Amino acid sequence: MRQRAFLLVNPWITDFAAYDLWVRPLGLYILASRLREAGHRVEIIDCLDGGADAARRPPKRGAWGQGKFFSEEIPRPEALRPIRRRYRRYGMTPERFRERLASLARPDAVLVGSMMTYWYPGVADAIRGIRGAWPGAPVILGGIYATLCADHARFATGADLVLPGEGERVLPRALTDLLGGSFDLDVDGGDPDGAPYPALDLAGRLDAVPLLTSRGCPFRCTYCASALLSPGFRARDPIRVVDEIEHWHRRFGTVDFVFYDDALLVDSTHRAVPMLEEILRRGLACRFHCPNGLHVRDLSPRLASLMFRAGFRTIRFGFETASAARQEATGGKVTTEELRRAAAYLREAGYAPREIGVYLLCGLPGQRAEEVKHGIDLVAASGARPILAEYSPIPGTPLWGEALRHARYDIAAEPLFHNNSLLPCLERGISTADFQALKNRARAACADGPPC
Ligand code: B12
Ligand code: SF4
Repeated sequence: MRQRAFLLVNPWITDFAAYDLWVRPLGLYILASRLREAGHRVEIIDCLDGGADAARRPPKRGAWGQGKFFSEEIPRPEALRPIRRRYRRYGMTPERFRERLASLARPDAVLVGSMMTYWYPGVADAIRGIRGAWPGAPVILGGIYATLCADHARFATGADLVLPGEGERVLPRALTDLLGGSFDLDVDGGDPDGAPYPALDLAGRLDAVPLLTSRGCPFRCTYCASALLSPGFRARDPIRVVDEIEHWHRRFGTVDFVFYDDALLVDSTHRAVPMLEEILRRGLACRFHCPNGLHVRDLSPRLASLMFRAGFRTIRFGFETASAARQEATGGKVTTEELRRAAAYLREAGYAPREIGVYLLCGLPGQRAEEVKHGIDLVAASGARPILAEYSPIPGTPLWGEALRHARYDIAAEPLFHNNSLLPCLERGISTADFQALKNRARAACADGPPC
C-alpha cells in the first residue's frame, strides 16, 4: 500500500450568534483515526479550535470545556442583507488559517467537513483558502450540510467532489477512484467497537472529549434528520465506551465528556445503566454533558440515581411540545406523563429543577404561541427547566413539505434560511414581541435554585 497524506479541515461557523456548547468536529476525528489506522499521514485544521490559535488571547471559556469562540463581524451574505442583525465569523482568523496551510506540505487530498446547513459560507471560504494554497489539490466535501443539501453544496462551495453519507463508508471508493489503491476505512466490519478511537490526540485542546455510544436512532421524528444522516441504529458495548472514557481521562487528564448520541438513553437497561455502573465501579471522577436532547421514556429511578452519582452535570431532554396531538403526529417519542415521571425521578436522585433542562420546540409549522406557552408552564410545573429550541427546517425530513408551505423565506433555494435563529417557519400571527415574551417566560420559569 502506498502511504498518502490527507489534510482534514473543519471550517468556520458563520452565523448571527454561536456559542461553543462543546462543539467539536467529531466526524473528522473519526475519519482521521481510520486513515491513520490504515497507514496514511493525517493533519487536521479545526478553524474553531481556539487552542490552535496561540496568537490571540482566548475569549472567556466556561469551567467545563464550553465557552465563547473567537469571532469577528463580517458582511452578511446577499440573501441575509435585509435582516438587520450583526453577522459573524467564529473561529481562527483567515490569516491564521492561511499560515497553517502554508506550514504544511501539499496533501494528496483535502477532506473538508461541514455541520449546520446554514453554515455553508464558512465551508466555501475554507475551500477558497485551500485552493489558494494548493490550486491543484483535490478537495472532497462531506458532513452534515453535504449530506442534507448535496446539490446545493455541489454548486455553492467549489469542492471537487461532494460525498454525502458516513465518511468511513463512502470515502474508500471515492479515494480509490481519485488516487488509486485501496482504502479500507470501514475497519469495524459491522462491529461498532472494532474501530480505533477518534484521533482527538491531534486536537489543540482536550478540555472536553465528545463521545458516541451509538449511531442513529430507532425513532423517526418528523422534524429530525437522524435517519438521513445515520440510517439504522447501532450501539456500542457500554463497557467499551467506559474503556474509551478511561483512556482520555487517564492519558490526557480529560474530565469533561460530552455525549453526541441521538439516542443515549434508549434501551438503557442494556446500555446506559451498565455504562454508568462501570464508571462508578472504576471510580472515574469525570463530568458528563448531554447538550443534545435525551429520551425521557427510558428514565427509571435507578438510571436517574446512577446519572447523578456518575457525574452527569448537563442534562437536556427532548420534550418538544406539551400538545398530545403534536407529540403523536411528530413521532410519539415522549408523552407528558413520561416527562413528569422522569423529572420526579431526577429530583429524587438529587437534581435541582434548574438542572433538569427540557427542550421545547418553538416555531414549528402551524404552531401557535399558546402551545409553546403551555409547554413552558407544564415543564416548570413538572419541576424542570424549560429551554426554547427554535425549529430549523431540514430538507428530506417528513416535516419538510409542511415547512415549505409555512416558511417565511425561500428555504428550498437557500440553506441560509434554515437558520434556527431566523425562526423561518414561525406562524405569521406570532410577532417578535410575542416570541420575546415566550423566551422571558421560559427564563423566569427557572429563576430560582442553583445555577446550571
Ligand atoms: C451533537 C449535535 C449538536 C451539538 C454540537 C455538536 C457539533 N459538533 O456541532 C449541539 C448540542 C451544540 C447542537 C446544537 C444544535 N443543533 Co445539532 N446536532 C448534533 C447531532 C446530534 C450530532 C452531530 C455529530 O457530531 N454527530 C457525530 C459525527 C460522528 O457525525 P458527523 O459529524 O455527521 O460525521 C460523519 C459524516 O457526516 C461524515 N463526514 C463528516 N465530515 C466529513 C468529511 C468528508 C470529506 C466526508 C466524505 C464525510 C464526512 O462522516 C462522519 C463519520 O461518520 C446532530 C444529529 C446527527 N445525528 O448528526 C444534530 C444536528 C446537526 N443539529 C441540528 C440542529 C437543528 C441544532 C440546533 C439548531 C438545535 C436548536 N434548535 O437549538 C443547535 C444549533 C447549534 C448552534 N447554533 O450553535 C440539526 C441540523 C440542522 C441543520 N439545519 O443543519 C441536526 C442534524 C439534528 C436534527 N434536528 O436533525 N447540535
Ligand atoms: S428521538 Fe430524537 S434523534 Fe430520534 S428521531 Fe426523534 S428527534 Fe431524532
